[in-house]
Amino acid sequence: MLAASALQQGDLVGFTFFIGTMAMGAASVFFFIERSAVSDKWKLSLLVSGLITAIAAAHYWYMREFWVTTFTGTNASTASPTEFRYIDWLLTVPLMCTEFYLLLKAAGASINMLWRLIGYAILMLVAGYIGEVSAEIGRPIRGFENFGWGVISTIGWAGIVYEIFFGEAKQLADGSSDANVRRAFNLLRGFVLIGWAIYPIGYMTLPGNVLSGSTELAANMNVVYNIGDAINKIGFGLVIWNLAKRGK
Ligand SMILES: *C/C=C(C)/C=C/C=C(C)/C=C/C1=C(C)CCCC1(C)C
Repeated sequence: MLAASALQQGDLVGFTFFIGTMAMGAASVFFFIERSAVSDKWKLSLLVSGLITAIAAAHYWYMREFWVTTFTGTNASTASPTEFRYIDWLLTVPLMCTEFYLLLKAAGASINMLWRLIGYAILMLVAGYIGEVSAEIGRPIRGFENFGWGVISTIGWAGIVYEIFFGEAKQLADGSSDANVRRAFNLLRGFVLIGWAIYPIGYMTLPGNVLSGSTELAANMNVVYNIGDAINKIGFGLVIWNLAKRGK
């Protein structure tokens, strides 16, 4: 067992876990402090932005430690901090759905829309988790391999994309009289369509999936996930911060 702080030379994955921890922590301080500098209307949204990065910072702390104590430089990293990763996502992705709800509340967003988004998110994440476990143990779970669970997970993601590009969320945004809200909505849904597409690419590097080029179970996927999280969680928060700063 290595010391928790022992980042090995050349450990790129560990590098991104360390950067991720710091970046999420710093973003949280920023969003929490800036909350007092925006109009009341957006204070709750900014609080949620800070919670998203704070929850991620705590889980990056655990994942970073898990990684540096498992990685030896030559063991091909056969274990991934899968549980911490998905506990983080199960909390933060529904909070990101809540950001859409808060953004569109003045335009008439219903609580049903929020529950639909959260339902899709949970389908996406539970199926993704089972698929990752199936890759770790090297056999199908309930008849589906890692790839099959990835397909089920993608249905959940598609549900969210449908909701914000064609469903109630899109209609509400179109009807909003606030140009800043429409602009922020467009940016946020761009994150969901393009930024979130980073994750299935990481997932496809798992053994038995379409992009797996090596036997390294965890390495490639974790780098991709860490980059995705930094872009999406901090980026999401910055869009909201920018909207809130524009006032009104
Ligand atoms: C802050 C964390 C975020 C925004 C996490 C998002 C995660 C995804 C969009 C994951 C999607 C997946 C698929 C669409 C298929 C393969 C399995 C997943 C879970 C990686």
